Amino acid sequence: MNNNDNKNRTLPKTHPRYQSLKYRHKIIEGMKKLVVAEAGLIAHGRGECFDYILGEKTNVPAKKAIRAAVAMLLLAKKPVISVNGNTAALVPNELVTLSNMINAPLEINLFYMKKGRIEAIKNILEKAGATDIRGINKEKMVEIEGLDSNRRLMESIADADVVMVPLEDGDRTEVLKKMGKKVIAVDLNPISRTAIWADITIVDNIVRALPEMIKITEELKKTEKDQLYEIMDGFNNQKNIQDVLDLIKDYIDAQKEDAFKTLQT
Ligand code: PTJ
Repeated sequence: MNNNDNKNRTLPKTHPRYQSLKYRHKIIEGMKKLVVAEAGLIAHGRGECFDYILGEKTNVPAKKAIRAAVAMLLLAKKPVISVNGNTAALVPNELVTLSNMINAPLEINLFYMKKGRIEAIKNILEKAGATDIRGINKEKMVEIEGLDSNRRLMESIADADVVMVPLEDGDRTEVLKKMGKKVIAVDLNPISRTAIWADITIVDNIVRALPEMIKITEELKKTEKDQLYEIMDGFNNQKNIQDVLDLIKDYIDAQKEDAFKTLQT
């Protein structure tokens, strides 16, 4: 039995939760290759839990946030997409596509530094077609004050006007805001510190949010600047997060009945 047979047996496509399991396996494989930090498995599990109570779909508030985020990225002078281990393992191709479409470099920025991780993430991004990867050369990095974690080391992010931070921890988002930057977060936890501090919070799974962002970029890149400003300025992050919280409440209420319907069929 070769390796592929083995994978197919443990993950049958007919499994009712195939998609979810597929991404779990990507995270596990990523960890074995040093792309994902050990704590990245736990972060993924936390994300799954929120995804469950959001109905595992891109909801209306996420779609609104995605439109506003794309408008902001298209209007930015120096946008950068920050890449960590989980994002690189889950959506390397989509990161490269979006980066090319909006002309924003990908910058590897890690919380958990370990020998070989940057190289492993660089490899996965290059395999996906990335040619301009930042955050790999120590000489080009600056240390940002007010931040003690490894995330304080930044290259183009230090100079950027708009930074997209998928699956981030709160400390850096707060510091980026204090540095005067606009922050776009992708975070399934609508009340994480990152979600609250960001200018635009996309409460959605990165595996759905990025393809949707690519689709909306295709549409909005032909749009006049004043219309892009209208989309961006018309977005209210606090209201949008509150709408997400209402959705979660409604979803849980509905589950009181819906979760048991399968027993009746
Ligand atoms: O690769 P590194 O070293 O930079 O480390 C990356 C992790 C994610 C381990 C690190 O940033 C971390 O510990 O993050 P936190 O503080 O656990 O926050 C991650 C957030 O992302 C949590 O709020 C999760 O709910 C959320 N999350 C997890 N998986 C997804 C997600 N959000 C969107 N899509 C996901 N697939």
